[in-house]
Amino acid sequence: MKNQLEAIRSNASLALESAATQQEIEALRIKYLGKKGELTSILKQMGKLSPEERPVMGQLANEVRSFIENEIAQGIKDIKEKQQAEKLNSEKLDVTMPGICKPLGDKHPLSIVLDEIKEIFIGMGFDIVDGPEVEYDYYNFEALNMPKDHPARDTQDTFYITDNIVLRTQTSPVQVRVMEKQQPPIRIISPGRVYRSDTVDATHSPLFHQIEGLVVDKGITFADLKGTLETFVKRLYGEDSVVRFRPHHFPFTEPSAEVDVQCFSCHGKGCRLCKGEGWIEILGCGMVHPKVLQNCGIDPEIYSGFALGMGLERVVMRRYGIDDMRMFFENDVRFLNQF
Ligand code: 2NM
Repeated sequence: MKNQLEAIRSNASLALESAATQQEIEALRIKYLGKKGELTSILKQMGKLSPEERPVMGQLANEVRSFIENEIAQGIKDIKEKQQAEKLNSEKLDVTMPGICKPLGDKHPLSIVLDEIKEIFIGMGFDIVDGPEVEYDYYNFEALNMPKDHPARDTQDTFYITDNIVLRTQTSPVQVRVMEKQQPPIRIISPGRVYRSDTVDATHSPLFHQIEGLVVDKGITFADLKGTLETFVKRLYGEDSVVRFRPHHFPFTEPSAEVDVQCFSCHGKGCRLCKGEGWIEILGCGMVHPKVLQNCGIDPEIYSGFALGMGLERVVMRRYGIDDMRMFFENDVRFLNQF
């Protein structure tokens, strides 16, 4: 019996050593220690032994049992540790590897230049305001001194939503709304989308962008307008820019002017960029018409103001040498990535 017990111990030890999974170990536990296991069936033969041998064999059998139990516990522990190590290994991360950059969008060229223009006006103490693109006829025309029969309405190629609702043809309605709500001093610019029913070509789009400015206070004169615009043009086009004012007409300003900057390509001699003119028109402006102030609840006997308006697309096209306005709206990344 001693030999049998020794054999069970060494066989079990060998078998457990080569067991690779918890299931295999469990099968060995049943084989050796289970109810019908090898060790159990030997213990059943204890009764046949002499009284002297019985306690000796009993002790040996107990030793073998606890030896196998220990081996099993150890084997399960080893397998668990091995699985843990494999899991950690598969999750291993090299934090020194270079990252994968997600492609980021770029600023649209219209936004690049608009942001620059906003910064210039903010630097001169202006606030930036916006307003509705779907606007009442009243704010877009009537309040701006363009009554129903005014010829300027035809030239503006207005998109009508209903009889008295339009897509705004300029951003001045935003300024009318500000003047209605707020007494002077007012110093604002209103950039935004405007709409005119033009046929699309290289220089026309039914949607484009305008930046309009408005200053209203006591004692504002044409000299303030000239000083502000000269500063603006020099900050946008460089300190050596030359500016000129030409008399013009707008229904909402009186007097009115158009502002030209001397061609930065030929310095006034005339070239392709300025179409031989030597000058490039960049904006319209004037002293706010007393009727407009009055329409907005501002007393023209106490206050005066100046206003200006410019198209963003044309500024950006000249800046980057873009010859077709449609590029701005096609969202071709090969175009957009160049800025
Ligand atoms: C222009 C030219 C001249 C203008 C006028 C106003 C308002 F609301 F104050 F009357 N806002 N913008 C204005 C004046 C716009 O665009 C070429």
